[in-house]
Amino acid sequence: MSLTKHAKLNAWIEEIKAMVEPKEVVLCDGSQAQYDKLMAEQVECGMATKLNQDKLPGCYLFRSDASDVARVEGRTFISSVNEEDAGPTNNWRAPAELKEEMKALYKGCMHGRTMYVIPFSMGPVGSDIAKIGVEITDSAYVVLNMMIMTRVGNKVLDVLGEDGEFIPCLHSVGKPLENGEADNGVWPCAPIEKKYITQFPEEKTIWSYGSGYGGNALLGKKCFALRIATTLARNEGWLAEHMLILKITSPEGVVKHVCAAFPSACGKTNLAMLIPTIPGWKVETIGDDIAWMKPGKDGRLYAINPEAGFFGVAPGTNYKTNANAMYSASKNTIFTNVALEADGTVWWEGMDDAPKGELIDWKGNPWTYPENGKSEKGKEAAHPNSRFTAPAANCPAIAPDWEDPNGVPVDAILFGGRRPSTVPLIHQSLNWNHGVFMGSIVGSEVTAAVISDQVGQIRRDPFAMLPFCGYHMGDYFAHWIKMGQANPDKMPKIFFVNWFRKTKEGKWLWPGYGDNSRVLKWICERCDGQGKAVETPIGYMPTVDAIDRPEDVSEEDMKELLSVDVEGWKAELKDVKENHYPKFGAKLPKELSEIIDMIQARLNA
Ligand code: SAT
Ligand code: MN
Repeated sequence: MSLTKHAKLNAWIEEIKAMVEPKEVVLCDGSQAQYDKLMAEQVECGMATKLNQDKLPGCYLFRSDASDVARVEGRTFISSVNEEDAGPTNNWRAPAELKEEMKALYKGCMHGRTMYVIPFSMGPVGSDIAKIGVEITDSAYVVLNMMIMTRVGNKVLDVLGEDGEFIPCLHSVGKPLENGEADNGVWPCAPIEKKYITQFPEEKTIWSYGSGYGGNALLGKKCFALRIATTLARNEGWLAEHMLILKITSPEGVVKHVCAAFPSACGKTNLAMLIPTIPGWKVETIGDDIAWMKPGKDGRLYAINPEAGFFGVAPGTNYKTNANAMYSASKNTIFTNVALEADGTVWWEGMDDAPKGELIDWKGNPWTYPENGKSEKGKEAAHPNSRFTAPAANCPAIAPDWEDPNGVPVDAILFGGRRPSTVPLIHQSLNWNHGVFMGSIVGSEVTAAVISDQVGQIRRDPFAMLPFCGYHMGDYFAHWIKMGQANPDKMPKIFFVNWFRKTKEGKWLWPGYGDNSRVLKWICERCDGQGKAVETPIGYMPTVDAIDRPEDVSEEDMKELLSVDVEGWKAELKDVKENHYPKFGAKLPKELSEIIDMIQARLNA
C-alpha cells in the first residue's frame, strides 16, 4: 500500500527504499504518541538517557560518536551543473560523478535499520512563505530533533496534497547493521572521508551521508532553509538569510521588527532573547537562526522564522547570559553531548554553578571538576559544541505572533561581528547599497582559541553566510542589490553593530547582553526618522548623548565607542579591496566597488 496520496513522493520513497534496503519503513505522523514511542525505544536500546523528570520534564540526553560533533564544511558540496555557479566560497563537485560516488555508499546502507520518512514544513504550515521538504533518514535522533525543529507529519502531507512541491532530502548515518549487530550507545557515523553533505541546486535535492550531527543531518536547517532556499529565493525574488528575528516594543507601545546576521559565536541567540536593561522596553523572540524575507503587497519585506525550535550551543549559556534560553531548555528538550550530573540533570562549562559532584562527561566517562574551576581545553565535561534542541514555544520571550503565516514587517537589518577595533558600536548605512556593502564585509577577528597563524586577522564571513550560500556569492551580493531597487523607500534600514570593541589595553568598552537594548532603542528611533545622528564618512552615527549610557560606561568610553577611526577604516577598505572582493572576480557587483570609492573619498576629504 502507498504511504501517501502523493504519487511522486511515493515513487521517490520506493526508489530510495530499493537503494538503501532498510529493515522497515516508518512514516512520521507528527503525533506526540509517535515521539514518545520513538524516544522510549531510544532509551531502551541505550542511545538516549532519560533525565531527571522532576527537574527536567520530557528531557533526554544523546551522545554522538566522538568524531561527529560539528558541521563538516570541508565535506559540504554545492553540486551545480556548472562549477562557476557554486562560486569561490563553496566546494564543488560535478553532479553526475558525485551521485555515482554517493549511490555506491547508499547501496544497502540501511541494512538492519528503520527508514523513517519525515514530511516537514519550513515555516508555519500552509503559509505562503513556507516550503515543504521530506527527509528520509535512518536516524531516530534526527527524527526526534526534526519534530522539535520543524513542523512535521500528517498536517504537512495534507498541505502537500496529491501533487504539491517538496524538496527531497536523503540522509543516512552511513553505518549499516549487518548480522544482528547493534549500536553501542552513541549515534554511529562514517569516517570523515566518507561524509558528504551535498546540495544539488538545479534538482533542488539534498543528499547527506555519514554524519548524524545537527546541520549535517537535520536537513531542514542549513541544507534546505539556507543553501537550497538561497537558490529558490534568488529565482523567486526573496531572501533566505542566516538571521535572528526579534520584535521590540517601546514604552509607548511602538513595535519594530529587527533581523540580524552575525558570524557564529557573536551572540545571535542571546540578542534574539535579550532582556532589556532600559525600563519600559520589551524584546520578544521570533527566531534565533534563520529568516526568510519576502516582499509583501505593500512593498515591505515580511519575515518568517522557518524553524520551530532552537538548536542552541549549551556551553556559556546560563541564567545571567541568557535566562530565556535556560527556561526554553528546561522541558521537552533534547540535549546533545553535554555532561550528566549524578542527579540526572545536565551540566556544561559556563553554567551558573559548579557541578554538584562527579559528572559523566560527553564521552560517557567519569569527570571531576578541576579545582581552579577551569576545564582544560580538549578535556571539557561538555563538548564545546554541545547543544540543546528546545521547542521555540518554550521560550518565555517568544512573540505571540511568531507563527503568523504572513510574517512580520521588517524595519531594520543588523550586521555585525567580533571587532576589537575600527568598527564603532553602531553606524547606519547611507542607503540600501551601502547596507549591502556592510553585509558583504562582515567578519570577525580570529582569536587565539581558533587558528593561531591568523590571530588578529579578520576572517570575512559575508552576511554570516559563507558556508550557507547555495550559489556564487558575487551573484548573491547582486541579488541583495536588486532586492532594494523595486521599493527603495520601503526597505528596512540597515545598521552595522559591534558589541565587542576593546580598549588598547584589551578591556571591553561595552557591557553587551541586556545593555544592547540601548542600541536597539536608537535603531527604533532611526526607523521613525528620529534619533540624534551625525553624518560621518562611514555612515550615520548617534551623537554621544543619543544612546542611553549604562552606568558602568564612562562618557570617555562612549566617545571612543562612537568615534570614526579614520586610519582604521582606510586600512579596512584597503583590505576589502585588495584581499576580500577580488575573490568574487567579475561577479562582484560594480555597485559595491562604487561604495568603497565613495567611502574612501569621504575619509580622505
Ligand atoms: O549544526 S548547525 O548548523 O545546526 C549549527 C551551527 O553549526 O551553526
Ligand atoms: Mn546558525
